[in-house]
Amino acid sequence: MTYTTILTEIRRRVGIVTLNRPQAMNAFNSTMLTELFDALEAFDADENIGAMIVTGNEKAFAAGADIKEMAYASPFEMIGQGRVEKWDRIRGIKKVVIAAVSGWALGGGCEFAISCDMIIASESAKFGQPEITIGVIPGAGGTQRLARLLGKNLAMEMVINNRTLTAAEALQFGLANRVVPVDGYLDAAVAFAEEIAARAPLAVRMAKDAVNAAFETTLTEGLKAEKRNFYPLFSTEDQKEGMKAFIEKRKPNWKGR
Ligand code: DAK
Repeated sequence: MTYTTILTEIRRRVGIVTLNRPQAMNAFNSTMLTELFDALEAFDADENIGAMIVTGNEKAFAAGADIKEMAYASPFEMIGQGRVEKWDRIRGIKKVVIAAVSGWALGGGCEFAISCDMIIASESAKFGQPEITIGVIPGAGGTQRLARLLGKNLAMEMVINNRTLTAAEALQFGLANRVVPVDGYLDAAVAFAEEIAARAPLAVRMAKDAVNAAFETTLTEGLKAEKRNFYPLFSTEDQKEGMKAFIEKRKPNWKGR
């Protein structure tokens, strides 16, 4: 597959997508959105890959949707371009996706990062929703995901008052999982992803799905969703292998079955 706005790479069992429009601070134009999700879906379907990373460059993870592309669009053009459906494709990815964020993660860039399962931030990462400064509001889930992740007041401040979070604040408030030096931030994210990629694949998939259920439903329904994912794992070879390996005091050998 030839892409024009992203680069793809596989390191051991980790698939990496690098957003590659540095001249536009990695702003998401339609092509980049399509290519990003095509690449993630291809990694998702590849059994040699256990986890994925999306990254940008040191200066910009992504500065949002491409303002120049949508500045003069009508509402029906915005809807007709299928942008909502495009952004929503992240929800269909079953393997773990980690955002490795350095520099700006603004607007759609911040929304994409928080749509991923976890965030590794470099010390220079800055997260923000500046849409209000150009006369709109977040449209790729920012109002909802930030409110769930950070609580109402800070989400309000980010969305209404263009408050940006530093990497240290993102860690403090639970938006980022780790903050690492800018130098080698991608290698740190790959090491983190490799740990996940080395785990029992079906259990990882069920675990991701179960945690995500917490954001969709009541506690009672969420607990049912958890059980729906828990019991079927007892039909997998990996569950038998994992528990047997524990008893035999050795490392398990996962099959993904
Ligand atoms: N779009 C287009 N071009 C961008 C851009 C963007 N978001 N961000 C930066 N660029 C371009 C700049 O125009 C400039 O291009 P040239 O002038 O060189 O041609 C180049 O990247 C370098 O940017 P700067 O010269 O501004 O660089 P600085 O270091 O001075 O500043 C910055 C970096 C990231 C702070 C600044 O560029 C900036 O504030 N960028 C805009 C950030 C922003 O407002 N982001 C929110 C965009 S709105 C939807 C779902 C979601 C969305 C839309 C629809 N649907 C479901 C329908 C999302 C909307 C958004 O994200």
